Amino acid sequence: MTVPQTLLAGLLSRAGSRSHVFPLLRRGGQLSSCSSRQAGCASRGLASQAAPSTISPPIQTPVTPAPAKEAAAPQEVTINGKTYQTDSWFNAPENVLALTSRKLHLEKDHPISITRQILESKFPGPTYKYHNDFDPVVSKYENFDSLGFPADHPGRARSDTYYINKDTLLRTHTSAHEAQLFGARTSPGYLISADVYRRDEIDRSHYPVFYQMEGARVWDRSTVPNGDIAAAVYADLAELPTHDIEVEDRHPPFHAERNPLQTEHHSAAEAEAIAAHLKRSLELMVVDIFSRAKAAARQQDPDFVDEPLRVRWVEAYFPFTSPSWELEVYYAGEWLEVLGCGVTKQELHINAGAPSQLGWAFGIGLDRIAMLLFQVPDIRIFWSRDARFLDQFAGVSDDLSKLQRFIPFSKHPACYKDVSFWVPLPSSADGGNDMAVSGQEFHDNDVMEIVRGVAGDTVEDVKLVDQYTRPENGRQSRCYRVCYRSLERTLTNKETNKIHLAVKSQLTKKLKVQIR
Ligand code: FA5
Ligand code: MG
Repeated sequence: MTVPQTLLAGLLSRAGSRSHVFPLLRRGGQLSSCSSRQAGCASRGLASQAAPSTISPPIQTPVTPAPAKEAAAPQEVTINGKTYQTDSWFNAPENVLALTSRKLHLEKDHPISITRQILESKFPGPTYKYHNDFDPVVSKYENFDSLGFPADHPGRARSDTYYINKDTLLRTHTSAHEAQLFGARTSPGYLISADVYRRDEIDRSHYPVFYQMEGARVWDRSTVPNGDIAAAVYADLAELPTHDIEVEDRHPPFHAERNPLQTEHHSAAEAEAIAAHLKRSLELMVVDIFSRAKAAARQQDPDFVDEPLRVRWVEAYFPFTSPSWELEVYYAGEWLEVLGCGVTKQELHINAGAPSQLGWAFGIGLDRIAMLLFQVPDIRIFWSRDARFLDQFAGVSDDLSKLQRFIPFSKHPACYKDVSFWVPLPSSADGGNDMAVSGQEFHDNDVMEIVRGVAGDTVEDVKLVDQYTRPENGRQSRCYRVCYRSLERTLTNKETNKIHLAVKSQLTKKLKVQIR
């Protein structure tokens, strides 16, 4: 399949850039750079806003930088019609809150929604029930505690997660709804599609909001024939279609140290049966997606070379599944992680009031799949309201055979600007970084957020290009290179300078850095 190498490099960059720093965390429930700090307020005065839906979403390329004058942190915010009190944990900026009402996964003919539809078709009702309208505001308990995230897990830090107040946040993954659905027992299987939020780096495959689909399937000891879970699972497996793709799966079904069986709760036969059902279900989903991608490529690209799909299972770690795996697909010369999954931790079912249930769960990134399926080179494009983008997919929701790859309508020139500054010493008088608790480490994500807050969707990429520490006083200098590029038009140097100046001013104001 022909995929621009640059797109793939972007998709893979996250794992590459982080794994060597926190190899274990890369296999965790949430990828994370690991610096636990507190953040103050990164908002630009939501107090006067009734609800994010009343804030005009910053989707079109903003021409004017953020106002220099900042309002104080709002006392309360209204998200999708519900009002929440904020406190000193609040760190969700207006531009991010505004996106809570977009719901691209429900917008007919939108690539994210089309991707959801295709994946849903592989998990039919009535076994699977679809939940596509869960509110993005969840409790810290739902997002982390209910799933067994340790108290010091870096995903909990304000550098990584958007908090509304100390107990309430914008979900960082769809797994936040697992306990609730396991407890509700409304169907043996379910799918949840929803927007998720993470404070993160800026590049063409990362956006503070993206979409995930969660899936789960359970069996109940009290209702399967003879209480024999393994037999019931294998019977269901026999009903699933097969595929002819050779899947690499070199690891044993579980491993005492690396990927343990939940020995207190599951027999080896039960876990093996559940894993077999999980793997076949997910392989069918991935095979279907990539077959559709190939069909579209074949139709549109006369030079298309059909190569056999290569898929492999690798061991993984999530706090709420064991054993756990990730599914990787070989795409344009690289292994690409597409989903995480595993046998659900029995404590989850017990705590949800359904101790006789056991089963599997997975989580997949819809944007990542949609980028590959539609050959979309930049994740920002999904948020565009430009008809030149949206019209390309008209009618596909009703007829998936019309699916075609995205045809870029323009490539506007990039404008690179550097910003270098001295990081304030944690204990110094010029400390008091608004976004981090003083005494804690400076965090890249705070820089990312400020740039995104000012430049909106005109920022394509931000990279740390240089850093050094002065031996005589321990002061650290950092230089970031910001790539400004509008997806919709050519930016003039004058307006880019204006935006960049505003970025510098916000960095000085909020992070107390000293521009060099
Ligand atoms: C999770 O979020 C787990 N909740 C998944 C899970 C669910 C595991 C149920 C076990 C059981 P992770 O952070 O790896 O894990 O994200 C899951 C998937 O979301 C990834 O495989 C990837 O496809 C997608 N994803 C993660 N981060 C991003 C990102 N920044 N941009 C786009 N897609 C992403
Ligand atoms: Mg992952």
